[in-house]
Amino acid sequence: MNMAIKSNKFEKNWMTDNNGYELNSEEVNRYISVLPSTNQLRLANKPFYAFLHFGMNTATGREWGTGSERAADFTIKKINVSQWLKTLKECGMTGVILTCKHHDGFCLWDTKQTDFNVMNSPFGDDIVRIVAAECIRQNMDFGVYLSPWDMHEKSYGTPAYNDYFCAQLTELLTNYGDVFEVWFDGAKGANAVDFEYDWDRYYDIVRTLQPKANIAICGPDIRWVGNEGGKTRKSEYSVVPSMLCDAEKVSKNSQHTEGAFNAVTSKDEDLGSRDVLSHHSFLSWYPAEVDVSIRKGWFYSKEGDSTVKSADELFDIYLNSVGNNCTLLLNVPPSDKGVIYRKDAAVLKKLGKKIMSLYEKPVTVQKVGELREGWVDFNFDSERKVKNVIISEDIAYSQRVEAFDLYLRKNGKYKKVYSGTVIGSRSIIRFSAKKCDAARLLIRQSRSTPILKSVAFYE
Ligand code: FUL
Repeated sequence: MNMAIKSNKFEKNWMTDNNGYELNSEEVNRYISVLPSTNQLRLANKPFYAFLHFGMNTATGREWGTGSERAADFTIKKINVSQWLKTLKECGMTGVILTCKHHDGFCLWDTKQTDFNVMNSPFGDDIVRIVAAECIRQNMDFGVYLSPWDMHEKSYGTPAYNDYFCAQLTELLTNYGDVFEVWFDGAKGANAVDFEYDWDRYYDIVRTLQPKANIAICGPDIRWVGNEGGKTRKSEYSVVPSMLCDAEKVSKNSQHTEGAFNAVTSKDEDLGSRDVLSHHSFLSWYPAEVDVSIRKGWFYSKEGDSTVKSADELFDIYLNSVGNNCTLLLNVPPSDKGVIYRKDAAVLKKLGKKIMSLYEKPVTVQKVGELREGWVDFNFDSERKVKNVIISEDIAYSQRVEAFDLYLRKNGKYKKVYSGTVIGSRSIIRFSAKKCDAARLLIRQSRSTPILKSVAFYE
């Protein structure tokens, strides 16, 4: 890195007044004092993992069950979990979250809480154990989806259900090794009885039994990005009003309007600009996760075979999520034959190659640190054809950058090639290959001194 240029002709762009705030004003310090937990910090290095929707619906060909199925209806006889994980791992994913129980209430493990489980089906073996064990074998993280809404369980809607749910959660978090994420879904059918889940008790169980797990969606560690289509906002903030941590507890699609004029919901476009934060006394580090399916629907169906997204579509989703300060939870539902269907597998293979190609030809990968001047220069050893740039803030110091410009130099002249807003854990910038021998990154607006972890240029 060359920090030698002292007179920076771009300096006028660097807003030393920090967007109207004193550089270290109390208000700015309030924002940048919101930091990720150790568990949340880990997400930055493992931002891409799979959702495995598999269960009764796979056997019956439904998206949502009825609750009146019988264990015998789970007619799937064999599963090739090694193929599942190999396919996902080759694509660059580092973990899986399995639907251990979906809304129909059928349990994929040897639970002692209900007979409505896989041990009493023709399959007759513990699928959670098989998946968790294969994760260890293939060095993948294992995560748990356990639906609070349960259409089958008779106690649902009474306080006894909270005991039932806690007992199930305890089994899952005790008997199957390390769990990296627990996914609590707020979805509920329109006719479901009104019932308050004992969230705090659920969270206590997770914290006690799996202290390294992040609790997602109806939980305090990872927020729902707000849609299931793979879309993200132009600016995805990780520091947001704390009330957002409660938004999904009501129901995924409900508006969270509880009285407050300034209420935020997980579907709002602006969740963390200074305008929003200034109205809220309580702020939380709550990064977004993009959950999206590789095909229409969350569960496998034959009809869905024609809806598998292309590798290009999925790559765009990857860039807009992993490359936009989010994690990506890509749903790849195994089929009723117990495998990841060949079309899905083929697309994932292509996607994996595209992702790998991002990092294939580094021009330079630099550790950066504090940018007291608000800009940094990079000199390449020769003229190179730069195609993508990956910038990471050091989020151990919060999310600070609010606007930046990227310049490339050719024949001694700098030309702006990209203007961005927030960075956070990772911003992946792509453009058509451009010849250049140097680059300059200018942080136009930041909450106090920008602190970058790294900037990397690739051909
Ligand atoms: C929703 C559920 O209703 C869907 O079936 C699926 O599990 C999705 C990830 O969350 O709320």
